[in-house]
Amino acid sequence: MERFYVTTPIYYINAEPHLGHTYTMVVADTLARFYRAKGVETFVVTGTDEHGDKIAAIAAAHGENPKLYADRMSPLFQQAWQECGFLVDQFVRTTDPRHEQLVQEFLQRVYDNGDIYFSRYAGLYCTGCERFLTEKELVGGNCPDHKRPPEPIEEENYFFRMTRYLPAVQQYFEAHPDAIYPEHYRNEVLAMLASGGIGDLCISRPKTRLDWGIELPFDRRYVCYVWFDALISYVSGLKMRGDDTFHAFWPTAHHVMAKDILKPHAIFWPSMLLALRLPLFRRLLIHGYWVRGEAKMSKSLGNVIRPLDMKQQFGIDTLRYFLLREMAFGQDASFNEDAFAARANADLANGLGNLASRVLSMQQRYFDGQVQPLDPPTAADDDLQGAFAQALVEVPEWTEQLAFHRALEALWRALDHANKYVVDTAPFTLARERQQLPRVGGILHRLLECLYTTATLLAWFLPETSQKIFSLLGVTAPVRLPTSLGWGEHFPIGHRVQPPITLFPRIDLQKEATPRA
Ligand code: ME8
Repeated sequence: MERFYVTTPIYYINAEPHLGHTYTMVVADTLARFYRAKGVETFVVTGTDEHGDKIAAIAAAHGENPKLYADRMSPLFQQAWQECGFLVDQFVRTTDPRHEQLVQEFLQRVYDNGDIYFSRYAGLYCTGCERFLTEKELVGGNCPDHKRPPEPIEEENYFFRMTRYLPAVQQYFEAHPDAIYPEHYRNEVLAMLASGGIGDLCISRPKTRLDWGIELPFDRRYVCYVWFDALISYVSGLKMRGDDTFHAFWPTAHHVMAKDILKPHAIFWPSMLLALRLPLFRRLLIHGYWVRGEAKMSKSLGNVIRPLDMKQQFGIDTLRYFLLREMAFGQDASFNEDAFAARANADLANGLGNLASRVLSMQQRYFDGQVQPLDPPTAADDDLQGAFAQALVEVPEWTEQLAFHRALEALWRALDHANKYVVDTAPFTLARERQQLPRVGGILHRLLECLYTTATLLAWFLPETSQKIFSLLGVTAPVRLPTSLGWGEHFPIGHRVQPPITLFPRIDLQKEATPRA
């Protein structure tokens, strides 16, 4: 049995979910649905990262106990993803006792192996990053990500002997060129490893400074560093469903995230796995940032778009389409309302929506919704079929390569072809002459097949729309992604299709209250 395990980061609960998190969720969901369509067994883990300085500070600012704060915030993520219809097999909260227990077990194992030592440390600590920064990393004295100076801190802590594992990590990434995608992030990681600038990792925080974390099993005066805790969620999420689930899925782990957290995933995590004597993940899939104007969309900057507002206003598939079509995986992309409306109107309302509506309404008008036999194909018919046969090859190929924008582009080339075929063959004109009706029936039958293939290829990109199209066609979706078109086999002659519905209403930004910024 082929398997595919995909994770998203477990998100900090210091604010509500926004478009950036939603993109990562959409990517994980799209991949899971794609592999499912190919008959692969899939498992998706996401969750919330609830310990550490950042959460303790925000809970304190709200005058709340951190656990109660977490209990209030974590469900916002869980519910948002549920309302968006994302596949999630296990939602991990790091305050879940099952997760906490595994983190302690892992800490003890690494300690027993002699890979954790105690030492005094003086360094510059950034509460935003929740780690010590080196002088070299600072830009004008500030943390490059949080744009404020780190605090000088001196204390005794536990350290993970990460340096012992770095050569093996480097070897792994050298031997597995696809383990970090896109390649320039792999090069970045290899450069980091080659620089020799990475030291051991401080994995404790004294309770006198921070007590909101998982206690170290070998010293109760300390709690665990939040990253050491959080990364283990990728294992605890599987183990929560039993050791068999862990053994079955772990070797296929694909971690999806933005570039902000490449270092913990590419350096800390494989070192931890090696120290735990566990196999390494299969791949890190790194995407860029959604930006608004020039700035990265982030909770701390307050320039966020909320997924549920977008879903309510435009529908989840319109949002999914925009996110997947507009961002080339690995590069940054910018969100603005005009581009969103333009994309949705051109591709969804006009391109796909209009085709479905024309075809289904002609089928009603001329044949009372009943499918007619295919007539002998003309050159135009063969071209149309060729366009969709090409899409059936290209769309899965681009998906597999994470080039979702190219996959959608390829499908829309076929849809454009179909819209042009309607104009060129002009069934609405032919239908005026009775003796042309068999030809009209043949044309419409082929166009219904176009919609069938489209719904098949949209199953992982726009699952709601795909289902809607299949139900308009009055057929069920194929169980497996087919390798050939099978046109002529999906609709028995006389089979009734439904009258059209509006799949995608046109967006008029003048009338709409624009999504809240
Ligand atoms: O880093 N564009 O959590 P986090 C694209 N708890 N993606 C974005 C984004 C943007 N503007 N903003 C956020 C953490 N993301 C840790 C992770 S994992 C063991 C621990 C997405 O809430 C993207 O996936 O800051 C990014 O990597 C993640 O949210 C960061 O989420």
